[in-house]
Amino acid sequence: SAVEYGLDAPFSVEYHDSIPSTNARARDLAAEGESDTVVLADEQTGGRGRLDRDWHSPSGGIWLSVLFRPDVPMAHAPVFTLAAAVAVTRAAREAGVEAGIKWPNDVLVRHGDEERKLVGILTEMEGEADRVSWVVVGIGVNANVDPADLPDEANPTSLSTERGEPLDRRLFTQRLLEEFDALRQDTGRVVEAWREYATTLGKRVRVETPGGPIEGEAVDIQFPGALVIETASGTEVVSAGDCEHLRPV
Ligand code: BT5
Repeated sequence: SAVEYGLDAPFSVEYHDSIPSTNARARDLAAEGESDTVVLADEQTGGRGRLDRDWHSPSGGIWLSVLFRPDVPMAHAPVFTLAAAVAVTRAAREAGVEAGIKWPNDVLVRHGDEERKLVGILTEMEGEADRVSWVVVGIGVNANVDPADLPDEANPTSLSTERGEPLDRRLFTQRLLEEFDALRQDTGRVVEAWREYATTLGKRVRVETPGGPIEGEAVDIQFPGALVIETASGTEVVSAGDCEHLRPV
């Protein structure tokens, strides 16, 4: 319930027991001129992932969107996806869950050779090339949910499953928003923090892009969020927005 929250956050918080999508609501608030607002829901009935994929959002999760108006060019906005991944990874580790980041927008937990998806992040924005008008960073955390209620093909997990006990969602959300607030104001630190938690670097990967697949060793990421891949024919730099799918090879 809303009472569980009562966050002391650096944002004003709008809570819903159930809503179609917190990102959609945050976009509406952006159109009304709002900023520094978090939309938070216990359940989403029309949650969205990247490329218009479904995001399953049963009751018990932390489904939230942060709306803000950073003074950055459009091309820098992907850094906020990385900032969210770092913030949520830190909050998960403090909650006893050894999460890592798979480029560009997944937070995972490793079990042997397997990686299970704990969090998805969807960043949307509008504005002019030289300055964004607003950014909405949507963060979906499988908190106190049963992975059996989530799509199997995604190999999902949840914080309560990893911990073996439920999580205090208020504390977790508080930590997540504090970290995100600090990083969004200091984006120069984001890439370095991201590298610390990355599961993708040093591995051979295949990335599907609109221009075709790119295969090679993932060697680094660059501000504001592109992956550098050493391929047989040279170095390729893939922007986060061009990644349709990444898998190890
Ligand atoms: C993402 O997309 O991972 C971004 C998800 C963003 C969700 C947040 S929740 C708050 C805000 N409001 C919204 O409406 N959205 C944001 P993508 O990389 O495209 O991954 C989507 C894929 O993950 C789906 O096709 C499923 O296979 C899988 N999936 C769906 N729900 C899942 C879940 N709860 N946990 C793990 N995997 C899931």
